Amino acid sequence: MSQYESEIKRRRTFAIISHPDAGKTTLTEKFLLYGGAIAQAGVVKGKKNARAATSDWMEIEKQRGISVTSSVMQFQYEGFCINILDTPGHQDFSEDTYRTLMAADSAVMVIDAAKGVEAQTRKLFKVCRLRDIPIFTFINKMDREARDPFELCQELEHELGIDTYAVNWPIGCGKAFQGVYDRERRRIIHFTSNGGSKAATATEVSLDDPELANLIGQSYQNQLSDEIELLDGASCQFDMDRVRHGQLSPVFFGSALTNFGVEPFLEDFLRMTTAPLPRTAGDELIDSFDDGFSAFVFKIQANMNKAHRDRIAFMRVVSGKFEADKEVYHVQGGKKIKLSRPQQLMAAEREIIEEAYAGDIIGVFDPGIFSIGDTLCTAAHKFQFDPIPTFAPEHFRRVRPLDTMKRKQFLKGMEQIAQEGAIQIFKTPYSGMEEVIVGVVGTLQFDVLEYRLKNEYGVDLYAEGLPYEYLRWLHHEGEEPLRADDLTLPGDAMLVEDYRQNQLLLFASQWSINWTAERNKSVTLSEFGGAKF
Ligand SMILES: Nc1nc2c(ncn2[C@@H]2O[C@H](COP(=O)(O)OP(=O)(O)OP(=O)(O)O)[C@@H](O)[C@H]2O)c(=O)[nH]1
Ligand SMILES: [Mg+2]
Repeated sequence: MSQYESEIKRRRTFAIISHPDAGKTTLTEKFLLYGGAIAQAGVVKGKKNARAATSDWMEIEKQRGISVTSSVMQFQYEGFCINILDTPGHQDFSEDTYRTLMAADSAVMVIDAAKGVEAQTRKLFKVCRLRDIPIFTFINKMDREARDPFELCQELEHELGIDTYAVNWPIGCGKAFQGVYDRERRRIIHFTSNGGSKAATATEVSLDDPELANLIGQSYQNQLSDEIELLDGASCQFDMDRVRHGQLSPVFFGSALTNFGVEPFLEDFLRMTTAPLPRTAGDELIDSFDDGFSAFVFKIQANMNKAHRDRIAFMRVVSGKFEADKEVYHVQGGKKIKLSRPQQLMAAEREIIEEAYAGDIIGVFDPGIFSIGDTLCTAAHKFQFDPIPTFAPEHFRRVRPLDTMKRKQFLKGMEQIAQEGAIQIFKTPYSGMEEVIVGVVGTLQFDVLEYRLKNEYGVDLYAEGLPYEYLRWLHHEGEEPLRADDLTLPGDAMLVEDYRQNQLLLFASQWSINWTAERNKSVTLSEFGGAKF
């Protein structure tokens, strides 16, 4: 195997998804700890002076103890080069989560052991299913009172319609959670805590070791042997092929807080998950081992680092090898460019790199030329990856700066945050940009906008709610943009345009959409900006 091939083969690129608060960021932090990328694990929302979790780097994330944007981290573990994407769980940020899933080859679904399958778990699961990517389940928070593990597995199967296979099994729960039983190797991994910020001490014994009863207690030993019998009799066979196609989810138990079960999960997961998967570009399938470099942009983020105040485009390398000094072709821009200051990321920290391989997520300095979904490839072989869809916002506000002197900063901030895809912005035709209409999928996005405008651009916002709930992209045959007079509109609809001069309509009700469609046969109204899922 060439060095090029072995570099790609050792890459693993995955996203962590779940309902809010199940423990994604905490688990990510512990992976970094076991990978040696950090010496001491931080906490999501800590006491003053406590070290914060690496991936919740944004000020608002640290304050609220929730993730509001996805975060990219690369680390090494036992020969694997791992690109991990920690996503926000809150549904208001689900568009960011969906985009991030496009860059992943598998998903780790974290489940709170006391709560089981929750609303957002179902939604995200559906998105994974659309791409048939492998889904691994980590049942977290076993250090607290948990539901019966059999019941949890059954719930996953019934609610999500996926088969499960328990790779390991918990011994006790709550304060009595002491470790996991590894079914394949028939060994018990028993943990003692060194505090959550340090790796736990693991002791391994085989199932028939006479010392076992002393180690875990007689009653737990009895319970375990009953449960093993039940498991071996009842559960379906392990089938790697079905795992790879997202039909069977391997299930693991543990506690991201105490680190119990984190390393066994990481080891098995890395062994079972795939090397970088291909992506489609129209009729073509672009394979990771193809010679030519290609990548797509799935995320843009401004002001990650206060000292730099720049904008980073995150791209997933789909095929080949990226070399810092070589030119690449930017399809949407229609020209050859050199990617400037390519970097590998550790949340907000960066390190300039000289090369990257298929599977890697890299960040490049963006002077304002990239949009989400853009393709980069070689000039010799041009193609375009399938677009990443834009969601129709459901909440709208009219905003302007409180201080009219801050207009310039206001516009810059609004445009940059909109280009990140964190909000969508519109204006009424033939008007200036004194006022901007902001659309979001969930209202927490407004909070983030307000916070970031103040924090990053020094602008206080004046906002006024608007009664619209629906947005439709407007398409028509003519060359000239439509004027409101060209359309027959109900009283509760408004014609707007986005910053790329696409025309759209805002509606207060589904009824008005139908009414408009009926009376304006020369135009079509569509629900998604890009391709549909
Ligand atoms: N007891 C216990 N608490 C945990 C565990 N894992 C995480 N937590 C706590 O659960 C809360 C949420 O953890 P996060 O890691 O922020 O969860 P998240 O899934 O990243 O949350 P969002 O990104 O906001 O959706 C924090 O207070 C954590 O300390 C665990 O294994 N046991
Ligand atoms: Mg989080």
